[in-house]
Amino acid sequence: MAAPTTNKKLIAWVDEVVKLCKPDNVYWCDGSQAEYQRLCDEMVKGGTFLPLNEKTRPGCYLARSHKSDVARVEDRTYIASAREEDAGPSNKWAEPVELKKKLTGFFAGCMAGRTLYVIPFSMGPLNSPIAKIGIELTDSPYVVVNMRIMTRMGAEVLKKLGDGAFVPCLHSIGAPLKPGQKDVPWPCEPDPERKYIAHFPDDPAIWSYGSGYGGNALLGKKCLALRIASVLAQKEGWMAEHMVILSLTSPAGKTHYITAAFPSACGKTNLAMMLPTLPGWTVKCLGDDIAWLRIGNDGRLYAMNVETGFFGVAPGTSNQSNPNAMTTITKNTIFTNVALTKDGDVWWENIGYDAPSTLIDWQGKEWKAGPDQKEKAAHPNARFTAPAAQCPVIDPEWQNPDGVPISAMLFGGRRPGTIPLINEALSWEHGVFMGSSAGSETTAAALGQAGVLRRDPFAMLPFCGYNMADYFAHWLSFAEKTDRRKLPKIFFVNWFRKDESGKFLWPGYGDNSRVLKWVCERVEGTGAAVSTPIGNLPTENGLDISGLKIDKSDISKLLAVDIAGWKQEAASIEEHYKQFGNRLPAGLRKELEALKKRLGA
Ligand code: O2Y
Ligand code: MN
Repeated sequence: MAAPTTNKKLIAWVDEVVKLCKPDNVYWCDGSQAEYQRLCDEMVKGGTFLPLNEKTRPGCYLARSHKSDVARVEDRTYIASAREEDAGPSNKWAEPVELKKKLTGFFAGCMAGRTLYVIPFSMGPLNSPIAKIGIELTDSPYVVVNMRIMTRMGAEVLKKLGDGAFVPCLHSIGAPLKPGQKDVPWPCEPDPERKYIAHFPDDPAIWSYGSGYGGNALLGKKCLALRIASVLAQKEGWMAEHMVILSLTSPAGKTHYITAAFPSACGKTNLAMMLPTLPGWTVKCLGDDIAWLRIGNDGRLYAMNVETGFFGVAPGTSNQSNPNAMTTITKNTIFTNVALTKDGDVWWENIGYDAPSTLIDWQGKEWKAGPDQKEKAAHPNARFTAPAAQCPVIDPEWQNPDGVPISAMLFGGRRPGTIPLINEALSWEHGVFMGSSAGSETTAAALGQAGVLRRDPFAMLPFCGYNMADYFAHWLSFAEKTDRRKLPKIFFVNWFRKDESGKFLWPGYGDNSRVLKWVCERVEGTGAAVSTPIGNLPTENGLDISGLKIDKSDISKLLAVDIAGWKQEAASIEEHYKQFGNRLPAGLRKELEALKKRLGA
């Protein structure tokens, strides 16, 4: 197939990769519906895809991955910057020349018997001034169809690219076929030590080998739109963040745009498309995972979702936790590692109704419901890939090439004790301090560490492509980049506060709209707040709890300032900061000292 581009760099790079990886064919993706359908049909024939019930799940497929290839592999993810100190303490570093040499050995001949797909894609709308074009070369048709849902992809992107620059993203599942060798449904490199998700921020370039799953393989997402983009953003004066974007509209019709960054398992997607319980209030979704932000001409901070789909966690998604996600995934959705019912539908743990008596589990084995069943039917990291446009509450501005002006930013975590339900930062710098110390207590006993606090600054721990101390400094610098009064207000939320008996104090889900209402009131200068040593908190009657059955004493506990607990928290933050040594910005040290002083510590 002749290259449908005149971009010399691109043609030369594809030629080079073809010589190295030795695919049987090269195919340039045009991004059309016909191409998508053809690849899905081929994967059905090859056993990678199973079509679901056309009546109940039209246009939907189920894929089951190899059992060794079920999630992002953080311990195989590298930031190969020229200098180790530029990767910082939160990243695994590798010397770039050596890593390229090693991986070149892995890529040699790795696409034999397969087709190399050329995927031109854009992170951000094509007409956006801050969109970035990437080209992913992959030997996985599963990656192609997922990329078509998750990004703007195909001929339009090549046209836009012209002779311009792109981020080269090389991907192989690492499973060459010998002549006549039969393929398997999910080919990949089974040896965990031979999987590599490598980032070369100085080029920039991405090389991913051995995995076909999610963030390891859909290289526009975590690799380009967060790790590489965070490096570009620092150089160019913008932000690449692990954030949802939502709009909240009051009964009077006033809309505020809000971003939120939470570590995993804190209900980010649920928040992004929440159904508010407060009458007359509406939430609309602009994005559920990644936001790029920059200062607009009016001095405000604007956020843009750079993706076009949701790659959401299926287990736990239900009509109670996220009815809008459930509607989104009724059609044209790829399910990976969920369970299959005998009538061709999907099922997963906590979908909101009992499992039928028998299922086919995520590994393709028969699964029987019952008290003796110890195995999960769906993998805990089972996913749906669904077009964002199918979300019933997608915001009309979600593809605005300039993004939307942000009124408030939320950070949060799963914190059973000490941290109140909502806390407003005293300044931009105090808000950056809150983001830098965000974290969650682990829940899964399976991790062997339930109840351990893991700091996950800005929910970017696995995604910041450079030294996190420099990233903190970059955040602080925004107070000098614009009139600070135009910056969003920053808040810390904790939906997961528990009482002494271990019961959650706050109902969460749609009732989080009550907290968001207070956030908007604070932005507008009307919300009632008390000034405390840790920040501004709602007064006893500050939150709208009309129609909510909750004890007044629980509200008091949710909004209490536990000075002794906070002294320990400050000491723990001090410990967390030590890893950054003297690269930690003075502005954050100052915030920590100011907090200790206010606490009397
Ligand atoms: O396990 C994976 O590869 C998926 S990771 C992921 C996918 C969508 C949104 N967020 C994430 C994440 O890890 O933050
Ligand atoms: Mn994410």
